[in-house]
Amino acid sequence: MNDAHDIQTRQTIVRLLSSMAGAKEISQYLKRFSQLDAKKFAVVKVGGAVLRDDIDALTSSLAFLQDVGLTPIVIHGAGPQLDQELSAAGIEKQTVNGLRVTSPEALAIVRRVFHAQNLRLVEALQAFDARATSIVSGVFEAEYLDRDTYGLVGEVKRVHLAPIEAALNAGSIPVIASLGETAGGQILNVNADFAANELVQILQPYKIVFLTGTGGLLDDNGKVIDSINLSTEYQHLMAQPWINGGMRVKIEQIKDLLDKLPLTTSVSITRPDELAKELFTHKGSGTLVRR
Ligand code: X2W
Repeated sequence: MNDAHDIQTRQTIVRLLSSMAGAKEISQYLKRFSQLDAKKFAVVKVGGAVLRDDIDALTSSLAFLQDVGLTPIVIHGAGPQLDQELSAAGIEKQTVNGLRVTSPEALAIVRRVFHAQNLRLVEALQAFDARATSIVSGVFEAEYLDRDTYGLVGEVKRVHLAPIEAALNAGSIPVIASLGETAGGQILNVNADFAANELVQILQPYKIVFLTGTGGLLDDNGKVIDSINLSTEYQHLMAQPWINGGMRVKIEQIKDLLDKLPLTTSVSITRPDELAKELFTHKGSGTLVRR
């Protein structure tokens, strides 16, 4: 770690301490997280919009975790970047049930964009003196979801942890793109939330965090909802007219995920600059979803 980075780290910690509940609370969480097996700490899903709009806050939050000895597992999407690059190539956007119909021509662009976004995040982390490992293949073994409807879109069938474990063993943050491949080696486009869900089911980490541009689920006034208890609020919530399509899908996915995990598991949705607050304070940040 160089001097400038040292100072920056100290400044981050001081900022954090002063803005949060206090050192005692932070050290409690730090101790708890440090005692976990590296694989069990946290899976952080990063939406493409965060990579586009908030990469500085994202990299400093992730680098901070590494500075305090914790290694999150990062999985990212690239939705807005794909929209842009495909449109620039004259390929019209078509989605079914929120999933992008992917032609062979589109897949070439999907691969290129995923690789570019992955490398961009890894390089941004390295520029922050963090250790990060690019993983764009070898994790998600997939099959065609429904080739007639979606084209080259995958459904994850198996998760291979070896590339992730190798990075963690080296103390390096695994940065994983949500591309899948069939047993025969065909690359497929996989929705990043779906891929994150599969990863979480296998790893069952202590913390599951979705980083989004909105910083949580929003109520009818556009205000972040603090917490949702799905066992009592799911029906009521889904019946609300102000719940938009994207949020509906997200809540359904989180419910589906939590249903498959131990009862004590929760999912947090927050902003990248509030990641430390979410992890190290009782109050947390963004929206906490429980079952
Ligand atoms: C997604 C993959 C990217 C993604 C897509 O093509 O947009 C499918 O829809 P975000 O930014 O996390 O939404 N794949 C099949 O999920 O990115």
